[in-house]
Amino acid sequence: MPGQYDLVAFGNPLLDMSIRDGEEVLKKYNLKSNDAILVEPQHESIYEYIVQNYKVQYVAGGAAQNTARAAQYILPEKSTAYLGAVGNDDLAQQLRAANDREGLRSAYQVTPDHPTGSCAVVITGHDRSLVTRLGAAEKFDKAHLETPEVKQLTDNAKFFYMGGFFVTHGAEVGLIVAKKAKEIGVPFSLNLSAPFIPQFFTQQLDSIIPYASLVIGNESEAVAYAEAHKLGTTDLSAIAEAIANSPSEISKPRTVVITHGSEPTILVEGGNKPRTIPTKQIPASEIVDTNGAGDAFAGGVVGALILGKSIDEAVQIGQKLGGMCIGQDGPRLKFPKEQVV
Ligand code: 26A
Repeated sequence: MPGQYDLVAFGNPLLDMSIRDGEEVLKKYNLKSNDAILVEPQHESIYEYIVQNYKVQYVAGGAAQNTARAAQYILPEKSTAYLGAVGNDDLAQQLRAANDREGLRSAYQVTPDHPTGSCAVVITGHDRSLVTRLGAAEKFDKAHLETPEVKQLTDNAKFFYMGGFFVTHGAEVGLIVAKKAKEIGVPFSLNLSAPFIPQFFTQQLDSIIPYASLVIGNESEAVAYAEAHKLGTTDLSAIAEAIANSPSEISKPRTVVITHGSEPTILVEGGNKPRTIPTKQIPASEIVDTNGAGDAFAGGVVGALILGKSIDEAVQIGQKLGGMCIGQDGPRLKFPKEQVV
């Protein structure tokens, strides 16, 4: 039976600033319609620009934080805790409040000299373009892992989850936690997060994957992984298999799950050949906003595994939560809760 704070997730806590019909913003800042990037000097004014020119919706984000909230959605009370760094500001209060509402424990490191991170979410049709200013999130210091609160959580965790985005600044911390998972004999899971992670942070990612018993990603991240590793293929099953068979520091075969929009999800597990799990097509009329769908999927998978479900069932539960998120504004699920397990 799941117990207290079985899941410890960590990543970049961000407040999403979301706008709709942002075609003009994409053009102005030369952004791809479906992407996630770190802010560069030429985008610096985007936050102010959307506040001045659009109706901005503020909603709790941060990919791994979204995933942890989704896992909590299907787990018993007090099952999930989340580590990340925030500032001492109103944005952090908004994130804490959202986590409190949904039962996710915020075990934040507070870095008062830096503002809480934020993410401009530019929605056009069914696409979303994310531009992130990490702020305090990238100041996460490994000393936080040694605080009594966090130590207590990590000593007793039954499952770890790391947002791949964290390697942009925190590969060292990621590795410490990954090694801890190995030491205490519990699964460590990792999300590829965005194409630029395997593409530009290849080495950092490759230092952590050996400890991951579960790797989750989507089709464009898988293709970016294949390119970075010169696999010479864009076949998603072949890429999933290559990730599963990449160097390992753990005793069990690695499970790899690659989502592919409304196409079947690809699964490699137990050293077996890849197989696919069909997913339900969501009618275009029911799609509100795809922001966070992949995070909700991952939360469903991880939460279901903690509940003792098989990996096939876990993927199906992930698909349900991903689908539910697509029908909501922002990286959110339906409340009052619907039965998904
Ligand atoms: C380092 N970067 C770029 C990021 C992110 C991020 N979360 C962590 N690190 N860029 C965007 N996000 C979050 O992804 C969610 C959608 O999957 C956004 O906050 C958004 O809620």
